[in-house]
Amino acid sequence: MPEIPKKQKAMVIEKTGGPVEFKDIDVQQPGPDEVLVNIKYSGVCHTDLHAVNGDWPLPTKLPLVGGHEGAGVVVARGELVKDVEIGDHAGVKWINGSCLACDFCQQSDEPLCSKALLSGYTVDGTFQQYCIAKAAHVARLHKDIPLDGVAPVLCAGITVYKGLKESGAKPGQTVAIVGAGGGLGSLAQQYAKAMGLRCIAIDAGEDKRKMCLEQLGSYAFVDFSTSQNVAKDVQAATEDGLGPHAVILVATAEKPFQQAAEYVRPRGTVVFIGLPAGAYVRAPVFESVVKMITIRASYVGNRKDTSEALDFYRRGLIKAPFKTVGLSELQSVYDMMHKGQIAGRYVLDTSK
Ligand code: 8ID
Ligand code: ZN
Ligand code: ZN
Repeated sequence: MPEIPKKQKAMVIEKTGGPVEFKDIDVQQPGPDEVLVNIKYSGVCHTDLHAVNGDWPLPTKLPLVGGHEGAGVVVARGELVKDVEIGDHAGVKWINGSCLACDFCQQSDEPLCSKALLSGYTVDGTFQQYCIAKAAHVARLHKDIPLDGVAPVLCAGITVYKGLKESGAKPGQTVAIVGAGGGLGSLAQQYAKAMGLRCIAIDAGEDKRKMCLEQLGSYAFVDFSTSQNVAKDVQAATEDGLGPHAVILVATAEKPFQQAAEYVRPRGTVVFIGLPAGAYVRAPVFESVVKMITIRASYVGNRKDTSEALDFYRRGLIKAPFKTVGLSELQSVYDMMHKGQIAGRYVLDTSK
């Protein structure tokens, strides 16, 4: 049995708005249906920054340990847990647990469970060395999967994979990824490519343009900060000028949500995934009707989406850039994220 310390390092906020502080806190014991995961690496999702800022109409627990892209090793389990072994590699994702009995859980829509526990939001998350999750919901990771690279898949990857499926886009069709240079957006291009889709990336700046076109497989890039007319430029980037079959919105600003209905192709689908603070969408009724467009939303993924998204990663189909820094440097990651300066994802090494 691995030795489990009584105290550990964690990044904690005491109140909404922060600051986030590097602290020694107690290691918790898993309950009967839970496991304790020694987190080695955790991705930093923009959701974690929304949680610090109190952007959403859903309060967080306080004090709060954020984080929900945690990859590590199971070090303890409750007495009811039979199918996860000590030493297994596991991922702690946004859905930390759900009731498994309600209408939604029964039809494997666990994210819609009204009793769902949210890692790094309503329960402590992965910005600590030892994190608890319900055994039924931890992601099973094969031991040949690198724990640093897989961390961003545990939220960003699952979410964009699910969103692409929800879009109904078929192999050979075109999807626009809005917010392509960020964490979700960079993985979205890789999943889209692996699913046989063609991508138009939308974001800002030279670094992100280069990353999207040279590393992530998009065939076109529209820079929203310099474009005179984003809708026109996105449509012009499609072969017949009629626009992309689907639009995957993973930006953290409201404006691009307003624009998508304008440039999506007739019969096309707009998928909301990003969660900008206080955002609303007005879509033109006339154009929406005469183009027969679909506007829908997508929220993380269920356990099956999780294992499928992980399988793409394991097969080497998903290579999205990430940078690794120590757990204690979370605030500087938030500062860069706030300014939109991160191309790809940051992953925290919990040993530093
Ligand atoms: O289940 C869900 N629906 C889910 C799951 C995980 C995350 C939703 N999210 C939400 C997060 O809470 C956040 O609101 O998705 C959003 C994106 O998360 P992220 O990818 O972790 O954020 P990021 O790395 O900061 O990337 C955001 C990108 O949006 C770009 C920025 O430049 C950045 O690269 N962007 C902005 I701000 N305005 C844009 C615009 N007008 C834009 N890109 C294109 N057009
Ligand atoms: Zn997330
Ligand atoms: Zn439920």
